[in-house]
Amino acid sequence: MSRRIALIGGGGHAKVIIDAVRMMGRFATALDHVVAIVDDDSSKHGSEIMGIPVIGPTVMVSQADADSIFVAVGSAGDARPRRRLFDIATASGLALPTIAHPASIVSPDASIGDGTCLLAASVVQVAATVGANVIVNTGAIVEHDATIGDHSHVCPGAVVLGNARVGQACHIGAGSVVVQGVRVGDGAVVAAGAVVRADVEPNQVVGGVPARVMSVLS
Ligand code: JB2
Repeated sequence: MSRRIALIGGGGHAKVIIDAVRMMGRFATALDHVVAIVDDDSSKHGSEIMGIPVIGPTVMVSQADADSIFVAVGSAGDARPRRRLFDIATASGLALPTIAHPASIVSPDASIGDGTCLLAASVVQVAATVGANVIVNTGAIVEHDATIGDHSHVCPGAVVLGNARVGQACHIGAGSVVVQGVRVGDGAVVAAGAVVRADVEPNQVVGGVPARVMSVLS
């Protein structure tokens, strides 16, 4: 079955999603297509991104010739807004595909939620649980038995080790390491390059090696 996918958001992350879908099409018999983008930045309306038309603001998604919808807004430090966009996508009644780049490696014994993307060179190991609307970004690793909560973003090159538990709407920064068994609370931010060896409370921002609390998001 092929899917006709509308994207919410037309920035850098959307380009990565369009590329992943096109790569899926190169190797699969069922060809998926991104057919439209909705973006709340009116300066983009009427333009094209990688040949895909930006048809208007989010409310216009019902007018896209799509059977599926995908949140293509990423996060650069606070993943919590992705929850609201996923609620909009769910309410649209369209299907919520999982997008797995053909160069991602995903155990058949891992659980992957709706609306999640597994990008190039990412690895999701056996018995891991990745929720809905999650970004496992380029080269990120989710090790065995680890959990990634809904709406979270595991940034490029981040490593979540075995049995670690990352909550909902967390931002796990590029190149960071969440050590085995550690818990990261909902809405927390792990700065790029941090090594998290102790549990992180909800909405805390931690950074450094070993990671220490830098601030708390309101
Ligand atoms: O609520 C929204 C909304 N908020 C932002 N609804 C809709 N329909 N669109 C929204 N946008 C749009 O998403 C913005 O107007 C903008 O066009 C786009 C965000 O683009 P940007 O390139 O700023 O960020 P990104 O989210 O695509 O990428 C971030 O996250 C990725 C994972 C960046 O940090 C990237 O570097 C990163 N790889």
